[in-house]
Amino acid sequence: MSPSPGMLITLEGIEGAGKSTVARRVCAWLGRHAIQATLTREPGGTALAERVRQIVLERGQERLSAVTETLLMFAARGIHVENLIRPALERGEWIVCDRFTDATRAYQGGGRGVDPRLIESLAAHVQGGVQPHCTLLLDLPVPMGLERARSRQAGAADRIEAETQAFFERVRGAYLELARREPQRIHVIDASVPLEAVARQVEAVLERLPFPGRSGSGIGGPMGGETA
Ligand code: T5A
Repeated sequence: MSPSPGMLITLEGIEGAGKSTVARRVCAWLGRHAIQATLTREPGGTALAERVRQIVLERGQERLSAVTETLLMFAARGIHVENLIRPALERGEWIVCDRFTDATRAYQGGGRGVDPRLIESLAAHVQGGVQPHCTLLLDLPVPMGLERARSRQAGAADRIEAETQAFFERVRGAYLELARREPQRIHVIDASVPLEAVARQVEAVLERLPFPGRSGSGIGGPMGGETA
């Protein structure tokens, strides 16, 4: 018997949008509906990919061009897809991933101006057909996101967090354009409202997902219950 198809749910948005917080809640909500999803993140998600994350995000002496940054994001993604995401999907498991290729489209493409043809070519080679089934784009004004990110930040800003507001405005614009082009997959969530109101919007999207034994008609139940 072939395994039931796995599901890849990704969370996207600018810094401080609430992705990590909401990703934990999504996993908890799925768990209450008998789906044990694996929570992971990019760049990173496996021991080796986390090492690439450190290289790409740390603020060192040497310059990283926008193209080199893009290559490193895809190097980390290749490791992550091969070692964690694809095997899990093939086993019929669910993955909740804090950022994926839309982040490269938005940050390196929209923010840094990297040629989208390079990004799509790398995506095709690296992902080998692995695509998110559902993406939650947590959208909020840039100053609000940056303020939230700063308020919870322990150490110094990393190489990308240290970017200008204009950079993050371009990233946000690129994300919204992606959502406009792929409305079936990318669901825009208003992340400027209190967490419980964000959770209700996310729950409405999750309820429409095709759960095992169901054909997408969805299931009900509150999403709350896990503290941020
Ligand atoms: N990157 C990544 C690329 O450039 N290209 C790529 O291809 C990829 C994959 C690392 C960096 O890498 C870049 C983008 C990033 O710069 P990351 O680890 O996801 O990515 O780092 P950040 O986005 O910086 O993660 P943050 O932690 O800043 O943002 P989150 O996860 O969106 O926010 P979260 O959940 O930590 O929440 C931040 C604070 O806000 C509060 C939370 O409690 C927390 O204190 N909060 C709310 N407060 C009020 N109301 C709400 N609705 C709230 N939601 C959360």
